[in-house]
Amino acid sequence: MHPSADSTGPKKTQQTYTQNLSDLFKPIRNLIPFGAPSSTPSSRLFARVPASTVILVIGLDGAGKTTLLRDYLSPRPDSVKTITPTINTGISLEDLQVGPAFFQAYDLGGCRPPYYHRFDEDLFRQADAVIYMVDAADRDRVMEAREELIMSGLRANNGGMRQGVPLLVLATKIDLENGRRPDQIETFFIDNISTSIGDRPRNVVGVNLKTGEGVSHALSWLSDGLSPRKDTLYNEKTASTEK
Ligand SMILES: Nc1nc2c(ncn2[C@@H]2O[C@H](COP(=O)(O)OP(=O)(O)O)[C@@H](O)[C@H]2O)c(=O)[nH]1
Ligand SMILES: [Mg+2]
Repeated sequence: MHPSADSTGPKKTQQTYTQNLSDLFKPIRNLIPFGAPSSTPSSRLFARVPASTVILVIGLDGAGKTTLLRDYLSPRPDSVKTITPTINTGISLEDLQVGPAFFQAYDLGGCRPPYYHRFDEDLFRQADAVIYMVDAADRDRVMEAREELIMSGLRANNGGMRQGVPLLVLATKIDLENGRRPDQIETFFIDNISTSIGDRPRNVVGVNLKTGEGVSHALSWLSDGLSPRKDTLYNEKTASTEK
């Protein structure tokens, strides 16, 4: 978009404005060179996913999204790029490419104007997998986290996650005393919203991002679901040893 377009052109509706936000990110993302010089044990799990797989890491602020990208998936902290559109929208996206996978981290909720939900829905719709991060120790905001997931991620109109896209709910901060247990998060997040969650593969895993407890178990589940070639190899191997 031309920088002067907003001031001189006809006034845009809020809808058009947010509709274009996801387009603003695209040209910037394409400048990031393909491939990374090194990887981490967690990022190597995604080596076999199809090229340009987009994994959305999303949830309320403070849930642990940046920590997951920076401390587990990124070979170096500076590999995580923060992308903000040239116009001042108040929106920013953290982007990390490792091998064939793009991880995008984005904050939901807070005091953003309601029309930003349109952009949130766009992000969910473009994702090939979603890691929904919930601070299990933030009892005051667990309801807000659930509402954001339903409103932007699972709504049954043309917004939200596409059919069959896997959903990994990561309940973080299980090390803190007041943290809810992962099975409580599961009941709250999954069981009670069965009408809109659909048939998609889903899993709820508790993690401690300070120690890494639970992280590789959770990410293995997701990467297995995204890596058909691995399944094929596994099946062939199993079949040949069973002969
Ligand atoms: N104790 C504990 N702290 C965590 C855990 N995960 C994240 N944090 C902390 O929570 C804060 C917010 O994390 P951050 O990654 O910035 O959240 P974001 O807003 O979702 O990107 C940071 O101080 C992290 O160190 C966890 O599992 N246990
Ligand atoms: Mg963050």
